[in-house]
Amino acid sequence: MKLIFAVIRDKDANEAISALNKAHIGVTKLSSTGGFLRDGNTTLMIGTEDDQVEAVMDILHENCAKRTQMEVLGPGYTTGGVPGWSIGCAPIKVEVGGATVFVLDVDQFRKL
Ligand code: 2BA
Repeated sequence: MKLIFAVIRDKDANEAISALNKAHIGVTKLSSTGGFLRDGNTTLMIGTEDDQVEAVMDILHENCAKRTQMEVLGPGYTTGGVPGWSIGCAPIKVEVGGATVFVLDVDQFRKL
């Protein structure tokens, strides 16, 4: 048996958890904070059989992998340090998502 810790973006958590539930894979959601950015993120704790690890990886990849997305930024957003020049509501490409995944061997798994 393996224990998987996956640090993901808060915004990706619901989709990832729903997909894991659909595949009957148990998951616990932990609220966490990145040590570098000090921003909130989500850590998923997933206990699973060895032969399910790749299925978990596929689900995490589908729902959390880094991807480019078009986002409309609010009118208050100005581009780096150019006073008076705002890109307003123009859609721009931003990179979102990403998962940092640890897979650990489990010595024992018991429900008491
Ligand atoms: P990532 O490497 O994708 O890491 C995203 C989050 O995953 C991290 O948030 C942290 O919560 C977790 N994480 C990553 N590596 C880990 C590890 N070895 N052990 C435990 N947890 C780990 P943050 O710490 O806030 O980092 C956010 C992003 O800042 C990182 O994205 C990376 O691109 C950058 N970064 C992190 N540490 C850095 C450093 N010392 N110097 C430069 N950039 C750094």
